[in-house]
Formats: sequence, C-alpha cells, structure tokens
Amino acid sequence: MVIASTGEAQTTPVCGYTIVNSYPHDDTAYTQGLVYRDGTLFEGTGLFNGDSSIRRVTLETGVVEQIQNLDDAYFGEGITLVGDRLIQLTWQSQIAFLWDRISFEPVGQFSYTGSGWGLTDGAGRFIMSNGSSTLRFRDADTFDVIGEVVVRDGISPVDDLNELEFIRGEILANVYGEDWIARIRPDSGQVIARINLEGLRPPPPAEVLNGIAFDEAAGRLFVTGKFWPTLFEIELVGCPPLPLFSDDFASGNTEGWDAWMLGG
Ligand SMILES: [Ca+2]
Repeated sequence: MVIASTGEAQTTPVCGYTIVNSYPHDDTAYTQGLVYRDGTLFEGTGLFNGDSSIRRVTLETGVVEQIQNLDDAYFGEGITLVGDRLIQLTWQSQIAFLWDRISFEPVGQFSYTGSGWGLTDGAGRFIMSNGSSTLRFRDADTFDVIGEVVVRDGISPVDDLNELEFIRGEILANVYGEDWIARIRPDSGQVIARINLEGLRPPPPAEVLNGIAFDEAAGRLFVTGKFWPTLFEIELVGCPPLPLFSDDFASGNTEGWDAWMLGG
C-alpha cells in the first residue's frame, strides 16, 4: 500500500510490549472471545461439530472449570458479559446466545443480520465486528443497531476486525491474520495506536492472535490466540499508556467524546 502519494507520513503511534506473565491455555481452544470480569476469566471458542463452547477458566492454571458446548450446527464467535448474562455471537447463524453467567444455562437469544465476529460492550451498548472495517453499536436491551463507525488507520480502512475489548473509552481490536492490535477511538473509528505483537505468537499448530481481555481492577491486559498453549499478560511500552483517554476524562476534556458516550 502506498500512502506516500498524499504526502502524509504514517504517524500512528506504535506500542511494543513486554510479557509480564505467561499462563497455560487450552491449546485445543479455537479462541474467539475472551473476557475478564470481577476475578473471573470467560472464553468463547469456535468451529463446528461441537467444538464451540463457552467456558469459565482459571487464569493461573488454564484449567477449564465450567463449559457449555454449542450444538454441532453453531460456530461460536465473540463473547461479552453484561450483568448476569454472557452474550455469545455465532459466525453465520445470525444468533447471539445468552447464557447465565453462573450456571451457563440458556436464558435467551438476540438475532442480527450478517456475520458475527467480535463482541464487547461499553458505555451502555454492545460493540460488534463482522470481519469488515465497520464496528456496529447495538442497544444493550434489544441488540438493535444504534450506530456504526468505519475504523481507519490514517486514511486507510482497517478490514478484518475481529476480537474486541472495550477498555475505559478505547476499543481494542484484533485484526484477523495479523500480529497487531488496533487501539480505536469509538466516536470516530480512528486508530490511535497500533500494538505490535510480533514475536508473541507461538509456533504452529498455534494459529492467529485472537483474544483480548482486561482486568479493570488491576489494570492487567491479557492476550491469547487460536490453539495457543499460552495466555499472556502483557504491558505496553513505547506508546501512550492504556487507556489513552483516561486523563482526558479526569481533566474533563471529553470534547467529541460525550456525544458518543451519551448519544446513539
Ligand atoms: Ca474480549
């Protein structure tokens, strides 16, 4: 890709990383969603024929403590947790399953149009990817589309947005097949930094990076991937700290931000 013709250099800040901790991870898990809330790690896995599941996992050991398998016909995708419900997308079935966070019993469904890839939530709404460069915002109660942004790095749309995590006003997104994570402003879709994770991916049969979770209380950032034997806690280096906009909130400098946080 040549952007030089515009005369503009690519100025998106790039974060490096250091590994803070390495934990075992089920290397048979085709990871599609990762969430850490209130001391508990949840994971959603994909593939057909019964390999798709929702799981409660002990972080330190990687042991799967609880699992609910999807029927053979469903390919699980992104997950998030709102209140007492885990919400799990499916790839092409246009159904999101709702699971009780404690019992993993089914408690309902949402429907949507198109593919389901990544899912997170923030500011009272769902945020969903579908493999394109567009993120859609959905109503917390009905799952109806209430807005969308096209994610751009500089002027270039970023396609193949996959697993997501909303972290204090930023959206982090895996890019399918790539070893970097986009840090995205939710109001404009602008990539505010790239997290370069080259060197982190284990050798095959480990596949692509896909899994971002955040421990809000301790500020720990976790990443893993499909069939990875390891889940990493990483720290970002050489770029604006995570979250970039926390100081803005603290100082009241939320220009351009309030509309997104409060509006549709
Ligand atoms: Ca996530």
